[in-house]
Amino acid sequence: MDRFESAKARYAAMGIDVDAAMARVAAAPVALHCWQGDDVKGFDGDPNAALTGGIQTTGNYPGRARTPDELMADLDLALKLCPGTKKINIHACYAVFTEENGGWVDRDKLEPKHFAKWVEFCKERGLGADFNPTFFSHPKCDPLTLSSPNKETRDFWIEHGKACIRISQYLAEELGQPCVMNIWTGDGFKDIPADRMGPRVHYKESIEAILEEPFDFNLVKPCVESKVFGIGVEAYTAGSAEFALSFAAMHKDKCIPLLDNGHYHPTEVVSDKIPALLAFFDEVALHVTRPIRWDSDHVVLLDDETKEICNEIVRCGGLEGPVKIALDYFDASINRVAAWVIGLRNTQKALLMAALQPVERMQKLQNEGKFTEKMMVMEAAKTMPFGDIWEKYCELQGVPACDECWFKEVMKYEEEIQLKRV
Ligand code: RNT
Ligand code: ZN
Repeated sequence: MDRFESAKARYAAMGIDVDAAMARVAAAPVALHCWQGDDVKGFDGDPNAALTGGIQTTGNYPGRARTPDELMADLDLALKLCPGTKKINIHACYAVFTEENGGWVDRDKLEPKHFAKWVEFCKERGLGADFNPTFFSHPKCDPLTLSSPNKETRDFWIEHGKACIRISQYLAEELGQPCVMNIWTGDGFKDIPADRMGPRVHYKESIEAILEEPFDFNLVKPCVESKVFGIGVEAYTAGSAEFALSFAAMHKDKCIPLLDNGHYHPTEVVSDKIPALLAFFDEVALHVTRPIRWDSDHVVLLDDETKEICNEIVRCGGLEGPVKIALDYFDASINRVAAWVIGLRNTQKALLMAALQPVERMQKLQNEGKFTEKMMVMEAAKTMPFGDIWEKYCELQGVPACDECWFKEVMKYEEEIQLKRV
Protein backbone atom coordinates (compact mmCIF):
# COMPACT_ATOMS: atom_id res chain seq x y z
CA MET A 1 0.00 0.00 0.00
CA ASP A 2 1.42 3.43 -0.83
CA ARG A 3 1.71 6.16 1.78
CA PHE A 4 -1.48 7.91 0.66
CA GLU A 5 -3.58 4.75 0.81
CA SER A 6 -2.29 3.87 4.23
CA ALA A 7 -2.88 7.41 5.53
CA LYS A 8 -6.35 7.40 4.00
CA ALA A 9 -7.15 4.15 5.82
CA ARG A 10 -6.08 5.68 9.12
CA TYR A 11 -8.31 8.71 8.56
CA ALA A 12 -11.15 6.39 7.51
CA ALA A 13 -10.77 4.58 10.83
CA MET A 14 -11.36 7.97 12.47
CA GLY A 15 -14.52 8.37 10.40
CA ILE A 16 -13.03 10.80 7.88
CA ASP A 17 -13.67 10.62 4.15
CA VAL A 18 -10.35 11.91 2.79
CA ASP A 19 -11.54 12.30 -0.82
CA ALA A 20 -14.53 14.33 0.30
CA ALA A 21 -12.33 16.54 2.50
CA MET A 22 -9.93 17.22 -0.38
CA ALA A 23 -12.82 18.04 -2.72
CA ARG A 24 -14.35 20.40 -0.17
CA VAL A 25 -11.17 22.39 0.29
CA ALA A 26 -10.35 22.38 -3.42
CA ALA A 27 -13.70 24.02 -4.20
CA ALA A 28 -13.37 26.95 -1.76
CA PRO A 29 -12.01 30.14 -3.35
CA VAL A 30 -9.04 31.87 -1.72
CA ALA A 31 -8.07 35.31 -3.03
CA LEU A 32 -4.39 36.04 -3.64
CA HIS A 33 -3.52 39.72 -3.20
CA CYS A 34 -1.68 41.27 -6.14
CA TRP A 35 0.05 43.82 -3.87
CA GLN A 36 2.62 41.36 -2.46
CA GLY A 37 4.30 41.46 -5.88
CA ASP A 38 5.28 45.14 -5.94
CA ASP A 39 5.34 46.31 -2.31
CA VAL A 40 1.86 47.91 -2.58
CA LYS A 41 2.97 50.52 -5.10
CA GLY A 42 0.46 50.10 -7.92
CA PHE A 43 0.62 51.70 -11.35
CA ASP A 44 -1.31 54.95 -11.01
CA GLY A 45 1.23 57.20 -9.34
CA ASP A 46 4.88 57.98 -8.85
CA PRO A 47 6.62 54.65 -8.10
CA ASN A 48 9.03 56.49 -5.82
CA ALA A 49 6.25 58.04 -3.71
CA ALA A 50 5.85 56.87 -0.14
CA LEU A 51 3.33 54.24 0.87
CA THR A 52 0.89 56.01 3.22
CA GLY A 53 -2.19 55.04 5.24
CA GLY A 54 -0.29 53.62 8.19
CA ILE A 55 1.03 50.58 6.33
CA GLN A 56 4.61 49.84 5.43
CA THR A 57 6.70 47.35 3.49
CA THR A 58 10.23 46.75 4.70
CA GLY A 59 13.15 45.18 2.89
CA ASN A 60 14.59 45.69 -0.56
CA TYR A 61 14.89 42.21 -1.99
CA PRO A 62 15.63 42.59 -5.70
CA GLY A 63 13.15 41.81 -8.46
CA ARG A 64 10.02 43.77 -7.56
CA ALA A 65 7.42 43.84 -10.37
CA ARG A 66 7.28 47.34 -11.90
CA THR A 67 4.71 47.01 -14.67
CA PRO A 68 1.39 45.22 -15.20
CA ASP A 69 3.11 42.65 -17.41
CA GLU A 70 5.76 41.90 -14.80
CA LEU A 71 3.22 41.67 -12.00
CA MET A 72 0.97 39.37 -14.00
CA ALA A 73 3.87 37.11 -14.96
CA ASP A 74 4.94 36.86 -11.30
CA LEU A 75 1.38 36.17 -10.15
CA ASP A 76 1.02 33.55 -12.83
CA LEU A 77 3.98 31.60 -11.51
CA ALA A 78 2.73 31.83 -7.91
CA LEU A 79 -0.74 30.63 -8.93
CA LYS A 80 0.73 27.69 -10.85
CA LEU A 81 2.49 26.46 -7.73
CA CYS A 82 -0.51 26.49 -5.39
CA PRO A 83 -3.46 24.09 -5.15
CA GLY A 84 -7.11 25.02 -4.76
CA THR A 85 -9.61 27.43 -6.32
CA LYS A 86 -7.92 30.79 -6.64
CA LYS A 87 -9.13 34.34 -7.13
CA ILE A 88 -6.97 37.39 -7.45
CA ASN A 89 -7.41 40.47 -5.33
CA ILE A 90 -6.76 43.78 -7.06
CA HIS A 91 -6.47 47.30 -5.67
CA ALA A 92 -7.74 50.28 -7.66
CA CYS A 93 -4.18 51.62 -7.88
CA TYR A 94 -3.42 48.66 -10.16
CA ALA A 95 -5.45 50.20 -12.99
CA VAL A 96 -3.80 49.59 -16.34
CA PHE A 97 -3.61 52.77 -18.41
CA THR A 98 -2.85 52.42 -22.10
CA GLU A 99 -3.02 54.64 -25.17
CA GLU A 100 -6.07 52.71 -26.38
CA ASN A 101 -8.03 53.27 -23.16
CA GLY A 102 -7.18 56.94 -23.03
CA GLY A 103 -4.25 56.95 -20.59
CA TRP A 104 -4.06 58.05 -16.98
CA VAL A 105 -7.09 59.28 -15.04
CA ASP A 106 -7.37 60.14 -11.37
CA ARG A 107 -8.99 57.70 -8.95
CA ASP A 108 -12.40 59.39 -9.00
CA LYS A 109 -12.58 58.83 -12.76
CA LEU A 110 -11.63 55.15 -12.91
CA GLU A 111 -13.72 52.97 -15.20
CA PRO A 112 -14.12 49.26 -15.91
CA LYS A 113 -12.01 49.65 -19.04
CA HIS A 114 -8.96 50.32 -16.87
CA PHE A 115 -9.29 46.78 -15.52
CA ALA A 116 -9.98 45.03 -18.84
CA LYS A 117 -6.44 43.64 -18.86
CA TRP A 118 -7.04 42.04 -15.45
CA VAL A 119 -10.29 40.55 -16.73
CA GLU A 120 -8.41 39.07 -19.65
CA PHE A 121 -5.79 37.65 -17.25
CA CYS A 122 -8.50 36.08 -15.08
CA LYS A 123 -10.54 34.71 -17.99
CA GLU A 124 -7.55 32.96 -19.50
CA ARG A 125 -6.95 31.22 -16.18
CA GLY A 126 -10.53 30.69 -15.00
CA LEU A 127 -10.04 32.96 -11.99
CA GLY A 128 -12.45 35.19 -10.10
CA ALA A 129 -11.44 38.62 -8.83
CA ASP A 130 -11.92 40.69 -5.69
CA PHE A 131 -11.43 44.44 -5.63
CA ASN A 132 -10.44 47.32 -3.32
CA PRO A 133 -10.74 51.08 -3.62
CA THR A 134 -7.33 52.59 -2.77
CA PHE A 135 -7.70 55.27 -0.09
CA PHE A 136 -3.97 55.78 0.53
CA SER A 137 -0.70 56.83 -1.18
CA HIS A 138 -2.34 59.70 -3.06
CA PRO A 139 -2.04 63.53 -3.00
CA LYS A 140 -5.74 63.86 -2.06
CA CYS A 141 -5.20 62.21 1.34
CA ASP A 142 -5.31 65.37 3.47
CA PRO A 143 -4.20 63.12 5.32
CA LEU A 144 -7.75 61.81 5.91
CA THR A 145 -10.00 60.57 3.12
CA LEU A 146 -13.60 59.48 3.73
CA SER A 147 -13.49 60.88 7.26
CA SER A 148 -11.88 64.21 6.36
CA PRO A 149 -13.37 67.45 7.71
CA ASN A 150 -13.02 68.85 4.17
CA LYS A 151 -16.02 68.22 1.97
CA GLU A 152 -13.98 68.46 -1.21
CA THR A 153 -11.68 65.69 0.01
CA ARG A 154 -14.56 63.49 1.08
CA ASP A 155 -16.36 64.02 -2.22
CA PHE A 156 -13.31 63.01 -4.21
CA TRP A 157 -12.95 59.78 -2.24
CA ILE A 158 -16.71 59.07 -2.34
CA GLU A 159 -16.52 59.33 -6.13
CA HIS A 160 -13.58 56.92 -6.02
CA GLY A 161 -15.62 54.47 -3.93
CA LYS A 162 -18.57 54.67 -6.34
CA ALA A 163 -16.28 54.12 -9.33
CA CYS A 164 -14.95 51.03 -7.54
CA ILE A 165 -18.48 49.66 -7.02
CA ARG A 166 -19.03 49.93 -10.78
CA ILE A 167 -15.71 48.24 -11.45
CA SER A 168 -16.52 45.45 -8.96
CA GLN A 169 -19.88 44.86 -10.65
CA TYR A 170 -18.05 44.66 -14.00
CA LEU A 171 -15.49 42.18 -12.62
CA ALA A 172 -18.24 39.99 -11.16
CA GLU A 173 -20.29 40.03 -14.35
CA GLU A 174 -17.35 39.36 -16.63
CA LEU A 175 -15.94 36.56 -14.50
CA GLY A 176 -19.25 35.02 -13.49
CA GLN A 177 -18.57 35.02 -9.76
CA PRO A 178 -19.04 37.43 -6.87
CA CYS A 179 -16.51 40.20 -6.27
CA VAL A 180 -15.70 41.11 -2.67
CA MET A 181 -15.04 44.87 -2.55
CA ASN A 182 -13.25 45.90 0.59
CA ILE A 183 -13.37 49.40 2.01
CA TRP A 184 -10.41 50.17 4.22
CA THR A 185 -8.88 53.55 4.95
CA GLY A 186 -5.86 54.37 7.06
CA ASP A 187 -7.67 57.47 8.34
CA GLY A 188 -6.52 58.30 11.83
CA PHE A 189 -4.24 60.38 14.03
CA LYS A 190 -0.75 60.04 15.40
CA ASP A 191 -1.69 61.67 18.66
CA ILE A 192 -4.65 62.04 20.98
CA PRO A 193 -7.52 63.54 18.98
CA ALA A 194 -9.61 66.40 20.31
CA ASP A 195 -12.54 65.11 18.32
CA ARG A 196 -12.94 61.35 18.01
CA MET A 197 -16.51 61.44 16.86
CA GLY A 198 -16.45 63.95 13.98
CA PRO A 199 -14.25 61.82 11.70
CA ARG A 200 -16.35 58.74 12.42
CA VAL A 201 -19.60 60.49 11.57
CA HIS A 202 -18.04 61.67 8.30
CA TYR A 203 -16.68 58.18 7.64
CA LYS A 204 -20.13 56.65 8.22
CA GLU A 205 -21.86 59.12 5.92
CA SER A 206 -19.18 58.72 3.24
CA ILE A 207 -19.48 54.92 3.15
CA GLU A 208 -23.26 55.30 3.04
CA ALA A 209 -22.86 57.63 0.05
CA ILE A 210 -20.62 55.11 -1.71
CA LEU A 211 -23.15 52.34 -1.13
CA GLU A 212 -25.84 54.50 -2.78
CA GLU A 213 -24.22 53.53 -6.08
CA PRO A 214 -26.47 50.80 -7.50
CA PHE A 215 -25.12 47.23 -7.50
CA ASP A 216 -26.33 43.65 -7.21
CA PHE A 217 -25.52 42.39 -3.69
CA ASN A 218 -25.38 38.83 -5.05
CA LEU A 219 -22.47 39.89 -7.23
CA VAL A 220 -20.74 42.71 -5.35
CA LYS A 221 -19.93 42.19 -1.68
CA PRO A 222 -18.87 45.50 -0.16
CA CYS A 223 -16.99 45.06 3.14
CA VAL A 224 -15.75 47.40 5.82
CA GLU A 225 -12.39 46.46 7.36
CA SER A 226 -11.54 47.72 10.83
CA LYS A 227 -8.14 48.43 12.32
CA VAL A 228 -6.85 49.23 15.77
CA PHE A 229 -3.87 51.41 14.76
CA GLY A 230 -1.26 51.95 12.05
CA ILE A 231 2.16 53.53 11.66
CA GLY A 232 1.71 57.26 12.17
CA VAL A 233 -1.89 56.73 13.30
CA GLU A 234 -1.07 55.16 16.64
CA ALA A 235 -3.54 57.05 18.80
CA TYR A 236 -6.74 56.76 16.82
CA THR A 237 -8.26 55.14 13.74
CA ALA A 238 -11.64 56.28 12.44
CA GLY A 239 -12.44 52.74 11.28
CA SER A 240 -12.11 51.03 14.66
CA ALA A 241 -13.57 47.58 15.36
CA GLU A 242 -16.79 48.94 16.86
CA PHE A 243 -17.19 51.39 14.03
CA ALA A 244 -16.76 48.87 11.21
CA LEU A 245 -18.83 46.16 12.82
CA SER A 246 -21.67 48.50 13.70
CA PHE A 247 -21.62 49.89 10.19
CA ALA A 248 -21.88 46.41 8.66
CA ALA A 249 -24.61 45.40 11.10
CA MET A 250 -26.68 48.49 10.33
CA HIS A 251 -26.30 47.98 6.57
CA LYS A 252 -26.69 44.22 6.41
CA ASP A 253 -28.60 44.39 3.16
CA LYS A 254 -25.56 45.68 1.29
CA CYS A 255 -22.41 45.28 3.32
CA ILE A 256 -20.47 42.63 5.27
CA PRO A 257 -17.75 42.91 7.92
CA LEU A 258 -14.11 42.13 7.11
CA LEU A 259 -11.70 40.87 9.76
CA ASP A 260 -7.95 41.17 9.26
CA ASN A 261 -6.13 39.15 11.92
CA GLY A 262 -3.41 41.81 12.15
CA HIS A 263 -5.87 44.49 13.21
CA TYR A 264 -6.74 43.67 16.80
CA HIS A 265 -5.16 43.92 20.22
CA PRO A 266 -2.47 41.26 20.57
CA THR A 267 -4.43 38.81 22.72
CA GLU A 268 -7.61 39.01 20.64
CA VAL A 269 -8.03 36.26 18.04
CA VAL A 270 -9.99 36.36 14.80
CA SER A 271 -10.65 32.60 15.04
CA ASP A 272 -13.06 33.31 17.90
CA LYS A 273 -14.68 36.25 16.11
CA ILE A 274 -15.70 34.22 13.04
CA PRO A 275 -18.44 32.16 14.76
CA ALA A 276 -19.52 35.19 16.78
CA LEU A 277 -20.17 37.15 13.61
CA LEU A 278 -21.72 34.24 11.74
CA ALA A 279 -24.41 34.17 14.43
CA PHE A 280 -25.52 37.56 13.02
CA PHE A 281 -24.23 37.82 9.43
CA ASP A 282 -24.81 35.44 6.51
CA GLU A 283 -21.34 36.26 5.24
CA VAL A 284 -18.08 37.55 6.67
CA ALA A 285 -14.82 38.32 4.89
CA LEU A 286 -11.27 37.68 6.09
CA HIS A 287 -7.80 39.03 5.47
CA VAL A 288 -5.48 36.26 6.53
CA THR A 289 -2.10 37.64 7.52
CA ARG A 290 0.54 37.28 10.25
CA PRO A 291 1.17 40.07 12.72
CA ILE A 292 4.41 40.00 14.69
CA ARG A 293 3.92 42.32 17.69
CA TRP A 294 1.95 44.69 15.45
CA ASP A 295 0.15 44.70 12.10
CA SER A 296 3.41 43.79 10.40
CA ASP A 297 1.88 41.83 7.49
CA HIS A 298 4.36 38.96 7.52
CA VAL A 299 3.89 35.95 5.23
CA VAL A 300 1.21 33.54 6.47
CA LEU A 301 2.77 30.48 8.14
CA LEU A 302 1.25 27.20 9.24
CA ASP A 303 1.06 28.53 12.78
CA ASP A 304 -1.47 28.02 15.54
CA GLU A 305 -3.74 30.96 14.76
CA THR A 306 -3.79 30.26 11.01
CA LYS A 307 -4.83 26.68 11.84
CA GLU A 308 -7.44 27.87 14.32
CA ILE A 309 -8.91 30.38 11.84
CA CYS A 310 -9.21 27.57 9.30
CA ASN A 311 -10.71 25.22 11.92
CA GLU A 312 -13.43 27.79 12.55
CA ILE A 313 -14.06 28.39 8.84
CA VAL A 314 -14.58 24.66 8.35
CA ARG A 315 -16.50 24.00 11.58
CA CYS A 316 -18.89 26.88 10.90
CA GLY A 317 -19.63 25.76 7.35
CA GLY A 318 -17.79 28.83 6.11
CA LEU A 319 -15.94 27.01 3.35
CA GLU A 320 -19.12 26.64 1.33
CA GLY A 321 -19.56 30.40 0.87
CA PRO A 322 -20.26 32.24 4.13
CA VAL A 323 -16.57 33.05 4.76
CA LYS A 324 -14.80 34.97 2.01
CA ILE A 325 -11.11 34.14 2.36
CA ALA A 326 -8.37 36.50 1.14
CA LEU A 327 -4.70 36.85 1.95
CA ASP A 328 -3.16 40.18 2.91
CA TYR A 329 0.55 40.61 3.60
CA PHE A 330 3.53 42.25 1.98
CA ASP A 331 7.11 41.22 2.63
CA ALA A 332 9.79 43.00 0.60
CA SER A 333 12.68 41.20 2.31
CA ILE A 334 12.34 37.84 0.54
CA ASN A 335 11.52 36.68 -2.98
CA ARG A 336 8.03 38.03 -3.57
CA VAL A 337 6.78 35.09 -5.63
CA ALA A 338 7.94 32.70 -2.90
CA ALA A 339 6.15 34.89 -0.35
CA TRP A 340 2.88 34.40 -2.22
CA VAL A 341 3.44 30.67 -2.65
CA ILE A 342 4.35 30.00 0.97
CA GLY A 343 1.38 31.96 2.31
CA LEU A 344 -1.18 30.46 -0.05
CA ARG A 345 0.09 26.91 0.33
CA ASN A 346 0.02 27.31 4.11
CA THR A 347 -3.57 28.55 3.98
CA GLN A 348 -4.49 25.54 1.87
CA LYS A 349 -2.69 23.23 4.31
CA ALA A 350 -4.52 24.70 7.28
CA LEU A 351 -7.89 24.37 5.51
CA LEU A 352 -7.19 20.76 4.59
CA MET A 353 -6.04 19.95 8.13
CA ALA A 354 -9.28 21.42 9.41
CA ALA A 355 -11.37 19.41 6.96
CA LEU A 356 -9.60 16.21 8.07
CA GLN A 357 -10.86 16.36 11.65
CA PRO A 358 -13.82 14.47 13.10
CA VAL A 359 -15.80 17.66 13.64
CA GLU A 360 -19.18 16.02 14.22
CA ARG A 361 -17.79 13.66 16.82
CA MET A 362 -15.91 16.41 18.63
CA GLN A 363 -18.97 18.66 18.69
CA LYS A 364 -21.20 15.83 19.91
CA LEU A 365 -18.74 15.13 22.72
CA GLN A 366 -18.82 18.81 23.69
CA ASN A 367 -22.62 18.83 23.70
CA GLU A 368 -22.73 15.72 25.84
CA GLY A 369 -20.32 17.28 28.31
CA LYS A 370 -17.70 14.60 27.60
CA PHE A 371 -14.82 17.05 27.72
CA THR A 372 -12.10 14.52 28.55
CA GLU A 373 -12.85 12.44 25.48
CA LYS A 374 -13.22 15.60 23.36
CA MET A 375 -9.74 16.69 24.41
CA MET A 376 -8.31 13.26 23.56
CA VAL A 377 -9.90 13.30 20.09
CA MET A 378 -8.75 16.83 19.33
CA GLU A 379 -5.20 15.98 20.34
CA ALA A 380 -5.18 12.67 18.45
CA ALA A 381 -6.10 14.52 15.25
CA LYS A 382 -2.88 16.53 15.49
CA THR A 383 -0.49 13.64 14.83
CA MET A 384 -2.36 12.01 11.96
CA PRO A 385 -0.29 11.51 8.76
CA PHE A 386 -1.39 14.79 7.22
CA GLY A 387 1.70 15.17 4.99
CA ASP A 388 0.75 12.13 2.92
CA ILE A 389 -2.71 13.54 2.23
CA TRP A 390 -1.32 16.99 1.43
CA GLU A 391 1.08 15.56 -1.12
CA LYS A 392 -1.72 13.64 -2.81
CA TYR A 393 -3.92 16.77 -2.78
CA CYS A 394 -1.18 18.75 -4.57
CA GLU A 395 -0.70 15.94 -7.07
CA LEU A 396 -4.42 15.82 -7.84
CA GLN A 397 -4.42 19.59 -8.23
CA GLY A 398 -1.52 19.42 -10.68
CA VAL A 399 0.92 21.44 -8.55
CA PRO A 400 4.25 20.38 -7.05
CA ALA A 401 3.83 18.43 -3.83
CA CYS A 402 7.40 18.90 -2.68
CA ASP A 403 8.47 22.29 -1.39
CA GLU A 404 12.03 21.93 -2.64
CA CYS A 405 10.57 21.44 -6.14
CA TRP A 406 8.46 24.60 -6.35
CA PHE A 407 11.30 26.51 -4.71
CA LYS A 408 13.68 25.46 -7.48
CA GLU A 409 11.22 26.81 -10.03
CA VAL A 410 10.99 30.13 -8.24
CA MET A 411 14.77 30.39 -7.96
CA LYS A 412 15.14 29.70 -11.67
CA TYR A 413 12.58 32.43 -12.37
CA GLU A 414 14.39 34.77 -10.02
CA GLU A 415 17.65 34.22 -11.83
CA GLU A 416 16.26 34.41 -15.35
CA ILE A 417 13.61 37.10 -14.92
CA GLN A 418 13.45 38.95 -11.61
CA LEU A 419 17.16 39.66 -11.15
CA LYS A 420 17.30 41.14 -14.64
CA ARG A 421 14.90 43.91 -13.61
CA VAL A 422 17.28 46.74 -12.94
C1 RNT B 1 -4.05 47.61 5.98
C2 RNT B 1 -5.19 46.71 5.62
C3 RNT B 1 -5.55 46.68 4.16
C4 RNT B 1 -4.35 46.70 3.24
C5 RNT B 1 -4.64 46.44 1.79
C6 RNT B 1 -3.51 46.84 0.92
O1 RNT B 1 -3.67 47.48 7.28
O2 RNT B 1 -4.93 45.42 6.08
O3 RNT B 1 -6.36 45.59 3.91
O4 RNT B 1 -3.37 45.78 3.65
O5 RNT B 1 -5.82 47.04 1.43
ZN1 ZN C 1 -6.20 43.86 5.47
